[in-house]
Amino acid sequence: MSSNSNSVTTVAVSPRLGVGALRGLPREVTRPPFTPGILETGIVHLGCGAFHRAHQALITQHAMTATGDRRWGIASVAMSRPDVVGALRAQENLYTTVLRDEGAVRAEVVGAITAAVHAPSDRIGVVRRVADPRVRIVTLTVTTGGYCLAPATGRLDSGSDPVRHDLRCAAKPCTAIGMLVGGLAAVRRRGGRPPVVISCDNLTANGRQLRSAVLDFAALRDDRLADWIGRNVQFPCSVVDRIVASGADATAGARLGVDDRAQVSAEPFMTWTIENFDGERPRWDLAGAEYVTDVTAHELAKLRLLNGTHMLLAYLGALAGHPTIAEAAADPALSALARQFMLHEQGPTLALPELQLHRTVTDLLRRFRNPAIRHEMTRVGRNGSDKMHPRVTAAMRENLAKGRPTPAAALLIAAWIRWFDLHGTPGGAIELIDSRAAELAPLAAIPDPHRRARAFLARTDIFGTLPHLNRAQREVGDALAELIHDDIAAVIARRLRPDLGKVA
Ligand code: CS2
Repeated sequence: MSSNSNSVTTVAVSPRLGVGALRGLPREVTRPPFTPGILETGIVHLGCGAFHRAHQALITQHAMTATGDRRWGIASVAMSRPDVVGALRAQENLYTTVLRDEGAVRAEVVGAITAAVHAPSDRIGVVRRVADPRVRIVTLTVTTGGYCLAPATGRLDSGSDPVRHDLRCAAKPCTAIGMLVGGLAAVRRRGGRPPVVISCDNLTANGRQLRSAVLDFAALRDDRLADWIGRNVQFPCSVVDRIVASGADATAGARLGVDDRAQVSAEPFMTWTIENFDGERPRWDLAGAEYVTDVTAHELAKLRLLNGTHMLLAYLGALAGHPTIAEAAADPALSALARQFMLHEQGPTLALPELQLHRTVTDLLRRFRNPAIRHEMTRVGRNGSDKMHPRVTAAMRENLAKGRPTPAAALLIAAWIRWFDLHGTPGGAIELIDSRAAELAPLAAIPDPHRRARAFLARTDIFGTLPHLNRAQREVGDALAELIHDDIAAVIARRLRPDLGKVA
């Protein structure tokens, strides 16, 4: 394509994003409303992933914009990978969030991060930051595994290697729990006021689970420390929602004319529901967050409708050859199954009025279909063994107990089991990332699909205790046998209710 004299010539190397590059950005890009570098650090965040950057960090920037209160800069800690830390540091901690919907793109440079920290390179520093008297809030996105809980008991998995390491080597912890307890112990020694600790992970009762893990860990170090934390530290539950793309958005990068290696791309929709707590915090409520006395109803609806259906679309969608959630959700058979799953399996276990349930389901199907968000199956499907119970089998359990059919949940589980077979097959797009992959491999190798389904479902640490287990095992086994031998569209069609089968 030839360029005319008015067009901007594409330069081979764009300048790196940083304070100096802000002036040159296109006019429509929102800049941070403060000079980066003048913020105080009032928040430590553990888990500097794409979700944190597109959600909490952005909301915090908006809260500071609304009030002019500059005390809420974030020291954001990457728990394992160094790449995002390197990228942020090279950009004076600036990055762009690109919000994308079908027709619209909105870009904003975020300057709320005051320090990017790589935990494995600076374990002592992370503990020190948690204990810093100016830090009033610690937030977390470390995924379920980061809570170090044994699924069967919901208590700290004190026998696991990382926990044992942190108990031996308290000054240089490698787990989020060890870092929190180390920081809180230092606050106690100093006689200070501890920060409020807010979980932003997709877990049931995330604040209470976090509190349990922290108290169990602290008690293994010193009973008086555990007692002090129990009496003084607040762990409000919170429910987060925003669909964030798996990788950078190359088109948006090119349009901005800067090289931004920490960019995130997400949908415009966003919510953050936080249990009330005492203490200072940024005015997140002026930036889209809401405070409630109890997050439970909201949390169950989010986990079961959005996250559970994400799993259904990821496992079945990948088997059907769709690389992203948007493509799976645009497939009429999968979309109809997703709708049926939400309305007739997950929905009846929630305290949502019928009309609101229908409205939520319609909105979710639209959000899933957002073609501007590249949400890859591997990303959504990873760590299925951690996610299965809160998102899928907790509701399935209630349905089985009440004698309600669960064809979509059974098919979802079978599709997950099928991932273990197809993982690594030549040309296959299926990448299996699961903390229990090694221990599940022998089960996945059982040739008979019904025996295989029985072996998987016997794992109560993954699926919880299901009533009418034989029936569930038979249904999952049937679905697995069909997935092995049949065309996936036919397998889905057999499970669609006639009244929903035609819904696109
Ligand atoms: C997804 C979530 O990867 C996953 O497990 O289901 O990250 C989901 O996109 C967010 O919870 C949406 O709020």
